[in-house]
Amino acid sequence: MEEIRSKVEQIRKEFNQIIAEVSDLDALERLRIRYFGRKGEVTELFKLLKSVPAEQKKEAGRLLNELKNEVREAIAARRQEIEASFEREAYDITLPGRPISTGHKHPLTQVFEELNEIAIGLGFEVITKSPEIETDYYNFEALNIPAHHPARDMWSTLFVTDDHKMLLRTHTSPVQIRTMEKRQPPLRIFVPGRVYRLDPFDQTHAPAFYQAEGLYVDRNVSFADLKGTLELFAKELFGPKTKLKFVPSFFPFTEPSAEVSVYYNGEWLEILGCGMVHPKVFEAVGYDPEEWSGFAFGFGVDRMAMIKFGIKDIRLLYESDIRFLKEF
Ligand code: FA5
Repeated sequence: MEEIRSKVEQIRKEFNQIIAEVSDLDALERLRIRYFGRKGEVTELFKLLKSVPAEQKKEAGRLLNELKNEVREAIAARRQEIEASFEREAYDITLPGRPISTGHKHPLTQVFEELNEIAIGLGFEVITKSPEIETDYYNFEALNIPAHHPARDMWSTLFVTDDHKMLLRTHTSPVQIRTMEKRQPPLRIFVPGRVYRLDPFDQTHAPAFYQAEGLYVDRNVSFADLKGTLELFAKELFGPKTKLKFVPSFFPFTEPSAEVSVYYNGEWLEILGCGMVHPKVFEAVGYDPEEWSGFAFGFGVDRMAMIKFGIKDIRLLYESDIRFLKEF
């Protein structure tokens, strides 16, 4: 009997301390099980009743029932309190919603989208997939740049195999070859893509940057067609007053060749290389150079984004600084 009395007191004390700290319904349910579960503390206490002498059973039963009712009522009361607090915190559906941030297109993405639109408008087919790891053949050889030719020094190449047969493409021009091998002329393609060079990361150079290749093959294509096409691209992208400078240049896969610059930030910034497709390139893909002619160009898309948005340092395009990106 004394054992029951002291256990009842002990449980009551402990319970009163614990219930004061319970603040959510899950914890409250765990507490209920702790006391009233199959092996619960109150449940177990009732099992002791068997061993209490007959004349004390009534008193012991009263003590236990008192404890049971007390604990049960305290749990029920606490449950009501917790549930009432939910109602107080419930959503106020009359409040205006919080705006959902929808993210932002990177300036390079914006320029790519615009370039693709212009290209499509001019009848070019946009090819969005092309390999970034290339073979020596497509990046150089088929573009009239044989092994040991000094023209290879124009590109600071990143080879990925020791035998120098595989490399990270230095330009998008390999896609010219890949496409012409598979198709017959006439064709008009526009190929945006990422390219890699062992260039320093400075104000106007990145070691990984973006180009967009254009190739137009048909009968009687002239340099005037090339010039007109590039001027149209530039005016659409930068505005109708844009001035371009064509400077004679050299690429082994075009003849004649030119580089084009746009006046920007107090100087001429080179944005692309271009020219008339070299007969050797047509021969490499099995087109008859007597019958077919064409032009090709390779845009420096980062430089175009710099001009379009007035970005003075190419590195900003790759820093992923959200404060910078949000300006465009
Ligand atoms: C080429 O890559 C030739 N494939 C372009 C071409 C295509 C010529 C078709 C003829 C026919 P170039 O190395 O000049 O050429 O690069 C083209 C453009 O990419 C440059 O005008 C410049 O705008 C940009 N560019 C070159 N290197 C970098 C760099 N490290 N970072 C950012 N832009 C660059």
